Amino acid sequence: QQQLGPNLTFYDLYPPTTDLLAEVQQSLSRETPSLHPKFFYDEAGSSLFDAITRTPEYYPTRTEVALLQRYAGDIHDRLGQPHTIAEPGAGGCEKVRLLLDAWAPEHYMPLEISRECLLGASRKLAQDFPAVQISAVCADYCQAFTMPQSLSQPGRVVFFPGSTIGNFEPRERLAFLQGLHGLAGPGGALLIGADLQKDPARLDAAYNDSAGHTAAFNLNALTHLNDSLGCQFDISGFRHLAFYNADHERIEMHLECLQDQQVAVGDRVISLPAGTRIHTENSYKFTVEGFSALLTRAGFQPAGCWVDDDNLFSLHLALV
Ligand code: AVI
Repeated sequence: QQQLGPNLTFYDLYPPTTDLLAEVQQSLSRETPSLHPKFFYDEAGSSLFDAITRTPEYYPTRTEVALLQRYAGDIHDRLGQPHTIAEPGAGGCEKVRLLLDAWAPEHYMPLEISRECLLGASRKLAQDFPAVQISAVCADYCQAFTMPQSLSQPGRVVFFPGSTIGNFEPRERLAFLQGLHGLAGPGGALLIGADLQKDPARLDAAYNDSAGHTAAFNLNALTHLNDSLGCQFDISGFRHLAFYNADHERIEMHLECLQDQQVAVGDRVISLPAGTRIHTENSYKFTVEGFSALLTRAGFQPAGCWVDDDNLFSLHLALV
């Protein structure tokens, strides 16, 4: 535990490292080759994601921000005054600023695996919100960790915006929400964003923006593997593919091989014949009813849902 300023404390829980090379070798050698979406997010990938959120086609970010701006007061009325807001995977801690402004909680607890990103964002936040105590926790929120004693007081409002929940597979999704239920603790709550099912053409456009940022973001996963794990993908030999799969109620992103390739991945060479698709991401889309039922299954009591006028995106409040 390190005091970094009058209102900023840093807790390093040393997230365990995993053997990424072995993971990539395995997932690329399966009958349907895949890569985990976490490989999108190196520095270049995070900037590309920012660029995506500003394209006219990618509606989720701006719609969710507008919902937070419009309904922060209503949500507060439903919830009462929160003491602590906890945000797993807080990244740049941008959206929570709206809640800190509107709710003025005593305490904010971002949890983030990237130490650099966490420290940068929480330093700025501590300056901008001197009345909020910030406990910055470096941890992998997808794996179990023990909360430091001084932070163990339950009754937190867990904030999980962005429809990141849509990037989990159904099996992991429920377990993850149960984990958030534990993080909130008795007397706590969850405020979570979930993207909604809609006209597939609108969804397809959001993941095929005309400026090409989503394509660059998808292809960057391979550049990231080349840079960080010494893989030898020829990026020009792949193309971005994204489409709505109505049966599975999800956008799928793939990287399609344009010609036969032999790619060195660590001590292995992986054969990818022309036409092979590496499945890089699923982004599930929900209905309001389906998502509320999911929250109930995870142990929460749904307590409110706010949707924009065009039915694009939903914000759910659920109590522990
Ligand atoms: C982070 N996540 C919610 C985004 C999504 O829409 O599923 C990631 C993304 N992939 C392509 N565009 C944006």
